[in-house]
Amino acid sequence: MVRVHLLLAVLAVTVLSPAMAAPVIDGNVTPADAYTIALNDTLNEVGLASANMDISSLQYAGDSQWHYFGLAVQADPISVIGGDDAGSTLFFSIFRDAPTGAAKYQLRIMMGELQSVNLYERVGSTWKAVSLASSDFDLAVDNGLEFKIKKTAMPNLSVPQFYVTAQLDDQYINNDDVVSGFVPEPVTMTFIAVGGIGLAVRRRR
Ligand SMILES: [Ca+2]
Ligand SMILES: [Ca+2]
Ligand SMILES: [Ca+2]
Repeated sequence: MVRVHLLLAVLAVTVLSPAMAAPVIDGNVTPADAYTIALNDTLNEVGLASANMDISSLQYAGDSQWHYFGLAVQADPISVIGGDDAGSTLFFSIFRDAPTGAAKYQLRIMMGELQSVNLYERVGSTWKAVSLASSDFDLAVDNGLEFKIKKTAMPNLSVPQFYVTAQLDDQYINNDDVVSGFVPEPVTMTFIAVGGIGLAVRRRR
């Protein structure tokens, strides 16, 4: 009897959880990327370098291996030269555990001529550089910025929900546009499967 119920629970999970299509990291944030969280930002904030530096949304999806992020701006394409300043654009982000708010990681992506990706982890009261292998991340810049980073590259982000704060910095005197928000714990297949088995066992009593 128990065996039959377990089988039913597994079948239910299979039907209810279609495979998520991973976002395509091509620099363009589109509906086909199927991001699951959108942190929308105000448009036309005062003092930004240009509309190409004005964040409209930061979007997120996660699977068992990767964090995926897509950044879209008000006017395409995103400026990689800090607006009109002919320099570089810095995407600067901080990741914090939820609900404690403890800072865990900084990710800095320099676009334009000075292209670089740097990850730092919080150790005590300082930030320590983490060496990223090329297989740990991927990024693309086109109309926007998209990147993915392996969850194993940020092991100190110890809970599956976190806060993220990100900004586009013109590396000059103009204001930097900031977006921030909460990325909630995803409803995982494991959670659903355990729930289904629990129900099946309870029903037998
Ligand atoms: Ca894309
Ligand atoms: Ca904005
Ligand atoms: Ca600035």
